[in-house]
Amino acid sequence: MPLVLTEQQDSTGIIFLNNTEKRNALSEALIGEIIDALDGFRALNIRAVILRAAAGVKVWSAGHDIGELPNSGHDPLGWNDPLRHLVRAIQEFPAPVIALIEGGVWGGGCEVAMACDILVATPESTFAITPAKLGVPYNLVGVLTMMNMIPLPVVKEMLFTAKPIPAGQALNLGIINYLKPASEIEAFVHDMAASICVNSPLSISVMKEELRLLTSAHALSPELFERIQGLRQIVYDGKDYQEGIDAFRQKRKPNFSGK
Ligand code: LCV
Repeated sequence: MPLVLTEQQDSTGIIFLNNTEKRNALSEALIGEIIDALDGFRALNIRAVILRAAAGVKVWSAGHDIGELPNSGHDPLGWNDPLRHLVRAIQEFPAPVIALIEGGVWGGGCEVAMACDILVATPESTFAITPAKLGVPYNLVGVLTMMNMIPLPVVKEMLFTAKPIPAGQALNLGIINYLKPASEIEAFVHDMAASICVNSPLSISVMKEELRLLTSAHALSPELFERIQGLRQIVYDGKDYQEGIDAFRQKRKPNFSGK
């Protein structure tokens, strides 16, 4: 069964996350199919992409496939982690990617949604950033993406509580562009994509890349980088990280020791 389905409507490409049974957990295989779909759309000179799940889902994506997280002692979100490849593929895609969101968005799924250029969600959608729930040290680029999208007190609330925030709050904070009822969201997003497709694809692709370069332009001294990597290593070398993963796999609540 394909983990991703694609459709093309004129110059708009649609990518459907299609692993509802596993709540569209971002496994290496599912991510590979999304990236293949983007590569295919690039070859077709697609001018707008819609990234969505099946209509009416309760979970848009459950985030990183926890079963694929490395055991303690290894960086779970390093440069070559599939989730990192996916975020970069979306951000570097030469045309706008619109996230059409229904249901819960969890963990790395939030970062994938926030890597999209425009986000439209149903009122029932929620957004949860969950590293603390698993004992995971989030990576720098991911934290920067959130800092660019979300006011700092809210980033801290989401990271420290690991609890979902409702789409209405996300709209008020500017994290999402529009709230639309499930009965209207598909037509609304397709109309938006169509309005993008009639504009200059060259102008849009250059402006998208300018914005990517400017928002990722943060001077970081080698000393500061190494300090942060050292802090992250304390976490992924620690017992809490392994406990977080084991607890999920054993379907029990984690018992974090803070070690
Ligand atoms: C693998 C899964 C997953 C999953 N991986 O359905 O941001 S970070 O740093 O934390 C980053 C590392 C990250 O993204 O980590 C993942 C963060 N995500 C979460 O913490 C969400 C974990 N999932 C859940 O809390 C529940 O599955 C939700 C609330 C999303 C949906 O609950 P629901 O009762 O509808 P189930 O829990 O029964 O899940 C259905 C199947 O999908 C698997 C889960 O193991 C189950 O598989 P089995 O039927 O084989 O038991 N699944 C769900 N999420 N992230 N597998």
